[in-house]
Amino acid sequence: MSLIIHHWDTDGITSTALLVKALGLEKFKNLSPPIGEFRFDERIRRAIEKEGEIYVLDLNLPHEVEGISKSIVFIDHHIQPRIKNPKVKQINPALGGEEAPSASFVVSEYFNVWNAWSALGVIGDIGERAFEIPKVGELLKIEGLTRKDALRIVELIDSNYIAMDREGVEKAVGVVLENSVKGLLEYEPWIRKAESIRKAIEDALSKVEVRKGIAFIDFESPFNIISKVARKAVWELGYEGAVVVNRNFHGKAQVYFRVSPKKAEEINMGEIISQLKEKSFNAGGKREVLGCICEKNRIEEVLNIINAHLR
Ligand SMILES: [Mn+2]
Repeated sequence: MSLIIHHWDTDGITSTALLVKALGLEKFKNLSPPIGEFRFDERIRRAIEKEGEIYVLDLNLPHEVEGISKSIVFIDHHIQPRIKNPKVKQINPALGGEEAPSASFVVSEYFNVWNAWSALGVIGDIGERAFEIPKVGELLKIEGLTRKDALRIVELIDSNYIAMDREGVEKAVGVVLENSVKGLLEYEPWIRKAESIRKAIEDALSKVEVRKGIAFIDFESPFNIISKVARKAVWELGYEGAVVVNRNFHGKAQVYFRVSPKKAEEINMGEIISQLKEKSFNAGGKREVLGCICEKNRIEEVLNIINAHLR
């Protein structure tokens, strides 16, 4: 049986649906890595051993693909090295210096199968900027979808991974294949999931404490919403910065720090990240954001490092 290993987000899921349609696959198995972990686990390795043709979609895992001794078709749009393993057929416009906005567009281009799924993959990956691409608008129009519909469908599909529901992610491919695109708007299990995520985000934001223009937000949730909470606090509610803590995320703690572009001029995020790394924290980020996952009993240590830079 064909095995498709795909990213857990809308782009990964729609790319898989497009591939199944393009190849006319009657039977296939689709798996996603453990959510949030960019690696093949035992479950995926066993399936690779067992199954026939293997496809890897929208997963920037060149090192994993490189090490597999079976024929693989690897379709992606992330910037990555050329695979040396001769058994791998790597289809990625980025190798030739070209950009693709999503893996769904790469699959559609390669097999010449275009529909609203192709557009949804782009919207999932780059949000509203997707509407600047004429092809996205055309594909939605053919299906009679408004921009709002399309954004909502992406929210519904992504509710699976935000809820950390790996099984839901894998089942989503079948749901996409078996329903009309418009019909996805009415798919109850996703509507309920998206609703509880929305509630969790609102709940978190209702517990904001403000000190010197910075929002401090503390909550507990099994949902991976911390970056959304911080984004809302800074981009929508207008705080100069947000220090967000999820005190219990599947047994660990998440700390997230985002500042506004203006505040980024006075905060040295790179320095905070290296101080955290020096203390062996798993931290990363860019100019305006920092994310850290740590043991619950080390939260205060992380906050102290961040706070020292806020004074
Ligand atoms: Mn993608």
